[in-house]
Amino acid sequence: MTNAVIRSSGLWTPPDSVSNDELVACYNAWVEKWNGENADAIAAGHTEAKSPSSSGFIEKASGIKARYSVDKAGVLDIDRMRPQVRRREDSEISMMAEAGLAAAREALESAGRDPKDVDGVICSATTMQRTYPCIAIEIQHALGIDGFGYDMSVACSSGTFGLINAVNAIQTGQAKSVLLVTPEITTPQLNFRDRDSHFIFGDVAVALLIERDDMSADGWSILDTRMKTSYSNNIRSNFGFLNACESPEPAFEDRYFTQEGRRVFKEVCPMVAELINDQLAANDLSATDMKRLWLHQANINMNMMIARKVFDREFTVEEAPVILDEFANTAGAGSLVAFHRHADGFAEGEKGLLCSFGAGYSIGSVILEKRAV
Ligand code: CO8
Repeated sequence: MTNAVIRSSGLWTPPDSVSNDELVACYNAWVEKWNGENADAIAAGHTEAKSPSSSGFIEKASGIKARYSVDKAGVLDIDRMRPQVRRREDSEISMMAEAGLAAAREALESAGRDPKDVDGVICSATTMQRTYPCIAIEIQHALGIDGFGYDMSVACSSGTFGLINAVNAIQTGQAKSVLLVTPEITTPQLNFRDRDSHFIFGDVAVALLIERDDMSADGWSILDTRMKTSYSNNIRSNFGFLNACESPEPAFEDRYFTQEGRRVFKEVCPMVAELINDQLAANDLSATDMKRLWLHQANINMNMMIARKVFDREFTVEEAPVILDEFANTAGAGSLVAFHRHADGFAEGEKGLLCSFGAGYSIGSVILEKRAV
């Protein structure tokens, strides 16, 4: 069977980063204003006063120090508290395609490849900014690729499931080279007036070039792939095409991301550790064969718990790198961004594991082996 390799990766970030302190200052100014406006109702016991947020809590509970956003000014405007994005003409490139294209171009350049070498584009992300035409086809068009493109979505596992789809396309002979693009424009999906979640997400786009293994000697061999899903409402967004027609009409906030963070933490960690350990055993490998785990980036404490269960010992940050401090949670892009930023220091034959987990629930896990250096 033809095997697939990850040949290269690319990254795009918006120019603006928002620190915890900036975010918390805005949130707390809004809380003060809201509590003042609702002082009578609060005093009469009709509603509860809102509590302030804190940078210390955010960093300790999640590992997040900052996040990129497509519009910092809108996020930090207490009368708006959501990004403002210019509505583009249909003739202009869309925001998601533009972000994905920048990451895809970096991946191509890093491999020394031309778009004509590529057969297909998979755009896999938590949410698409429109239903059709596919964002992937727009990126394919912008690059001038003669082939196919399609969109797919598995929330936090969009990146790994997209990678596995690209591997399948190569193994079945459908394509010899596929660009996986995961543009996660998350901040417009976040309720910046919700204390429990206003700090969680950031915007990014990441791309991988996946090729047939006989096209070059370098990159990363894909030794094994696993996908697992199990239905849960603990992470949810009701945003969708029925919103405008629903009766009774849903509250505006119903379209935002919501979660039961504690329950997610408790339920997902053991599922992930068990899947990774089973996958390693099924491949006659153990954690000692893994030089690095590129884990989904939702919460530093979650990653530490999973890495400890997998390694069965204390481990170093080089063995399970964290990008939450700079990027926050970037949904389906997180594990791929961790890979992009921390793929250095591998000798030929050394192995690592890429694993996403989250909404769905969903888990995608891929064992990689470094080829020629
Ligand atoms: N500031 C200060 N205090 C706060 C704040 C805040 N901002 N928020 C909550 N608190 C308080 C609470 O009120 C509570 O106080 P008390 O003890 O007095 O009741 C206390 O802090 C503890 O609250 P929690 O129990 O909620 O805090 P946790 O320690 O559980 O931390 C986390 C909250 C960080 C959310 C944590 O539960 C977590 O990260 N869980 C895992 C979540 C996870 O992995 N989710 C998957 C993410 S989904 C995903 O990755 C992709 C989905 C698609 C996304 C689409 C784009 C938007």
